[in-house]
Amino acid sequence: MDLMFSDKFLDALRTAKKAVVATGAGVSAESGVPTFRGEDGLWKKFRPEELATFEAFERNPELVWEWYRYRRDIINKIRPNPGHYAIAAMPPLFDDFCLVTQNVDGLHRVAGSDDVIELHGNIKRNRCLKCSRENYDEDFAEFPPLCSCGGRLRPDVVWFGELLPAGAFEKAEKAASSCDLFFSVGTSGVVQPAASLPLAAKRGGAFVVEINPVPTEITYITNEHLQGKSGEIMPVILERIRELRRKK
Ligand code: BJW
Ligand code: ZN
Repeated sequence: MDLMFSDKFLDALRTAKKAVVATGAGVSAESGVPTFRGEDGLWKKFRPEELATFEAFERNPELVWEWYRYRRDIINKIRPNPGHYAIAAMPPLFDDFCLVTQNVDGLHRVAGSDDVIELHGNIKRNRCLKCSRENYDEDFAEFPPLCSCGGRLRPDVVWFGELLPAGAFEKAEKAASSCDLFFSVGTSGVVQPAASLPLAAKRGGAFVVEINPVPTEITYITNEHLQGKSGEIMPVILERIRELRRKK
């Protein structure tokens, strides 16, 4: 892929010590996971307020569980793509590296990123509303599923109006505010508080890079917008960092 990098960006790739990569649904698009917004987005077909809130779940747990079962089936069949693998190869190139994702598909971990902050939970995990125990069961004796304690199970993801997992956002925000190179990859940048991370990075003096086929809500604050697919651009960035650091 032929990409033009600005001198300032090359400088940042050469010298950065602390890097943060923040990802959204777009990194998994090339693996076959539908994104939420946009032309082929999940929310063209489903209304989020009917599915991605606790109220919706209380009203109709069966419908909400159907939606998650459908998406689990997709995720069970797919593999990480070159974007996930390039990101997984980045940590040794920096003194300090942090990967934070809004994705619930677990593909970063499958690609080898074992230290990943999952801001919106994990779609394969179930949590009991009564005893809070977690499990990864997929075959349920009854549907909608129940915990062995008799309580109702829910997918362990973060719905609108819910708090993010304890400490997860704080950890990501700390990394973002103190890094010198920040990548925002494949997110529309509309969902808070995740969308505030690139701003925190910029405020902290980081060089902020966005990888997305289209401009987004956060493009205006970025130092470099690389227009294209994560699976094509992240491997090129990885190679450039390796090259530049060999020369040092
Ligand atoms: C590619 C590509 C390729 C395509 N390569 N790129 C009013 C104003 C401001 C805030 C609020 C408000 N009202 C409510 C809020 C807060 C709310 C919020 O932000 N709402 C906004 C939408 C308005 N946030 C919350 O409620 C959060 N909690 C919270 O704030 O707690 C405090 C609080 C408590 C009580 C009251 C108020 C506040 C929780 C947010 C939880 C989000 N949950 C979801 C569902 C998860 C479970 C599930 O998966 O089912 O998380 S929503 C959905 O959006 C999912 C995603 O993680 C998240 C972000 O989406 P993402 O990743 O950006 O995907 P897309 O589809 O939007 O974008 C994909 C991008 O990829 C596009 O740009 C493409 O171009 C690009 N792309 N192919 C690279 N190959
Ligand atoms: Zn239980």
